[in-house]
Amino acid sequence: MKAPIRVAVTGAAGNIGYALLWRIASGDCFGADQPVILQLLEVTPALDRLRGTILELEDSAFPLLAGIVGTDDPQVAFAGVHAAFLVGSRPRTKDMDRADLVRANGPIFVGQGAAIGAVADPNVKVLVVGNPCNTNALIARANAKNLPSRQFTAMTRLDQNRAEAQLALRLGTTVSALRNVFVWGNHADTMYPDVSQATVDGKALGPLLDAAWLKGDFIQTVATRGKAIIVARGASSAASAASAAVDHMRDWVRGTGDRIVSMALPSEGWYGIPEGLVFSFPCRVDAKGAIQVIEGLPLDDFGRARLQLNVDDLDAERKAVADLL
Ligand code: NAX
Repeated sequence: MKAPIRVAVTGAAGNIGYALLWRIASGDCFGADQPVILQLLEVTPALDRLRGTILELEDSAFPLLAGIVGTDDPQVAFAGVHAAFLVGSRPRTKDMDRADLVRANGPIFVGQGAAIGAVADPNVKVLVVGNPCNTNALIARANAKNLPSRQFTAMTRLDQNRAEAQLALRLGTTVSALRNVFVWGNHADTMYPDVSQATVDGKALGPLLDAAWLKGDFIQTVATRGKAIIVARGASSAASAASAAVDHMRDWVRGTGDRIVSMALPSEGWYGIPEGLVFSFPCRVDAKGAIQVIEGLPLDDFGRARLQLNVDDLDAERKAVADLL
């Protein structure tokens, strides 16, 4: 058996946490031979709820679960961690617009970024799920400048998974037949699901589908899926978000081979995206866990315009949190 790795999850007593912790503890994320120590962070008023979650984790008797820490102190939660899922943040309420949400949640990621920079393993892999996740990742990264920027990512995998599901339904197949669907930009309704590299059973997917549907209903359905779930369920997506977080981290830790996946990370100028903006790109991950953005893929005028919408929003968010960077 391998030595245990330490994994931090923030917002661990919340809805996504309740689905995510079980997937991590069962081995779905880091592998069936990789024990984990869970280091769970919550705000002080939620510590009782967190204790309940921990009792249930204990009762699940996972063979790979080598220890559990529950705390309201980021210095304890991030100590020595190899992977960190930053899920905890306050959800958007009816009276808030996106700018309010950035201002409300941004400060959380100042303290957490600094704690990660100070006490986490130097090779820690950070995945930000809490919204607005791209800009929260930007803030966390800015407060941990001792670590390489490619160790900070935000989650657009749920958008990718939603896109794959819609494509599979349209084609009358299953997602297992699909490869290389990915998403550009921000985790927001401006994101752009790109099928230019996608295949179904090894054949190019684009020509099999109506271009008007791809540019219209397809993008619209993926972009508004979060709202559709809130309307239908009375609560925001939780299990599917946890599943996407597992997909993202599993691919980062174990590699993608030649598959293309979506990961949002601080731009190094790829595709003309301003440096530092946390933007979702087509990526591969090598066997050592290094992320490579795939450069030189074609973008038509429609795609370029979609990317610019995302740049405009992320730029505005970056300006709104300039004092936190
Ligand atoms: P919940 O409100 O159920 O849980 C959030 C938890 O975070 C709560 O238990 C709260 O006490 C805790 N928390 C708040 N501030 C904290 C802090 N400073 N440190 C530690 N914990 C803190 O929300 P949930 O449904 O779990 O969603 C969590 C976040 O994920 C939200 O911001 C949500 O918008 C975001 N999402 C992101 C998605 C993505 O694709 N990137 C999709 C799903 C989800 O909407």
